[in-house]
Amino acid sequence: MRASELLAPTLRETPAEAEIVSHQLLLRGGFIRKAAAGIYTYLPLGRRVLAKIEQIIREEMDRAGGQEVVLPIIQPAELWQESGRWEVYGEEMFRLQDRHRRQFCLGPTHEEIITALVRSEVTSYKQLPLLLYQIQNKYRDERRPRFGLLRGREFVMKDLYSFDLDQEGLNQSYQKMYQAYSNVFRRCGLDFRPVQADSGAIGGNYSHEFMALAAAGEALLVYCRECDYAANVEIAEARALPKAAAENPAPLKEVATPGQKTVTEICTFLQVTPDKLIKTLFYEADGQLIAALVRGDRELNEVKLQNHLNCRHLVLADPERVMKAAGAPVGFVGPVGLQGIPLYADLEIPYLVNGVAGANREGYHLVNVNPGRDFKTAAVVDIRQVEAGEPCPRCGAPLAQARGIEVGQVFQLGTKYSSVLGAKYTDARGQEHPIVMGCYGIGVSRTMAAIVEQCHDDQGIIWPLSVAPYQVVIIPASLKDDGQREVAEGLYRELAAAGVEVVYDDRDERAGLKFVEADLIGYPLRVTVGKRTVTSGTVDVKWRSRKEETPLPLEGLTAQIQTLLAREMEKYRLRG
Ligand code: 9G3
Repeated sequence: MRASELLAPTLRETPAEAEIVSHQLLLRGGFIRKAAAGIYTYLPLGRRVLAKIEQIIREEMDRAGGQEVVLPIIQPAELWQESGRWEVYGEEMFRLQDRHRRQFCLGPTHEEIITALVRSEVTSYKQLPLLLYQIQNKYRDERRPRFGLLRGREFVMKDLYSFDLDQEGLNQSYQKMYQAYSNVFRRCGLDFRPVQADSGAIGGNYSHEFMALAAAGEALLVYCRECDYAANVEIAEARALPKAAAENPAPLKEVATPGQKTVTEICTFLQVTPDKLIKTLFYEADGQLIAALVRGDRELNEVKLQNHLNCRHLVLADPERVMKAAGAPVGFVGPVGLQGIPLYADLEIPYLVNGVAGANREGYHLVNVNPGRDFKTAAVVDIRQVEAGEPCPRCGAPLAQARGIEVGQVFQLGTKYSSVLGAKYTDARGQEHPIVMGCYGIGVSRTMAAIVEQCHDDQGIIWPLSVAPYQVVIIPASLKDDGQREVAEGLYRELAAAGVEVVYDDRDERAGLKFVEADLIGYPLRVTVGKRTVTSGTVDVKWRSRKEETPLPLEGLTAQIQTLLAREMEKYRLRG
């Protein structure tokens, strides 16, 4: 490809709206352009990276026995009404009508579509197991699309659906996908962790997320350096239980704490440590008021609470509702004396002796609060956020915490969709059974951004060779020098003819600008043709990912470059 023909409009300045590195560099490098909030155009360089990632995914899905299909983006509302999800997703679902006023949505996911396909085409046990997948745009009307490709409203997803006879079959499909995902992310050069995850609203009972470690990641995970335990903090079990306090329960006492509302204020004012405080948080669970109790030094984990309550909507109660229910403003509410409000206490609460809590009276708190004696709970359950340093639930070593970008997720769906949509098979004895399903997603465009988050420096992107838009860039130091120009042209033709993906920067620009742009775009291998090429017949070769630059003789250069590329690709090969 000649740079003089390539549409790769690089930017010197960082666009204001881009907050994270991958968004900045993909814009500045001329990979993407915003068409609307959360909706992007992929320019030629961006499309080439996307295509490479898709190809790696395709190879690994096919290796695992997947069959690629193309499913419709426009989906009839009837299917979503049949599955009962048409009403579940509100504004996040892009809805539209056809000319006859029939309702459709733009596919945010394809469980309904694929299950309807299978229910009409699969009837016998002989046709199972079946793995069907597609790589296609998805549409979700995010309230706040941000971070470029990380949270878009139109994005590329690979979604595979497995169809099995029974749970055992699903377990096998799940394991195949788990391995296939590890292969994909390894071949893409990503530093990733599979973590135990919350199966959340889509139901099913088991799921993992594949997290690309990155500070810009929205997900928080804990992982163990000693064993392979890793979990999204949303569901990471809190195992550390306090030793029971030594002191004896003292009589309950109300103390004036005027204006002391926050944990810090109350603890300073009463001279107690936050672990003695009972934080009382009011929530509306499907509209019903409940209170959650965690220690003052802990964070409530809303996903754990919602999973325990098994409610569809869980939201903090607004202050007026708290005032009405507890007779005091937030900051002065507590569990003692609350009428008709079920209390859900974290596992650590019962260990508290002589704790502090709001008195349900403005300007007052209670001291010497003893759970069990002074208040009853509806349940004692793990609802707190696990923190770094806590013991690994598996081996006891201290957990590390990291932020991650969720680039893949695998779910065991069971018969959630097949039963309600009637996808079943007849076994050898003529018995009918619902098909057992799993679903498996990879955020393809999100993976592209995650790779940039992990692979960049101050000069720009450092593409892993396996997903780079081009493998080699040839930069002539001076096009005015006939010798240099002829060598550069010749080398470009030879490399291209040999099948190397090469850009020849033939633009009438200063060499300095070409070097800066090549580093920004992140071509893996740079070949500089300069004075020494003409005088001593060598070119300078430099990997974008390393410091040193090496002179190589023109003699046999194409073969030498192909060897260098092949050796670099070894990094992204699968082990074993
Ligand atoms: C919707 C809307 C948004 C959604 C969903 C449905 C997320 C929805 C969960 C999944 C589960 C898996 C197959 C590939 C891997 C993920 N956001 N989910 O079901 F209508 Cl608007 O998509 N689906």
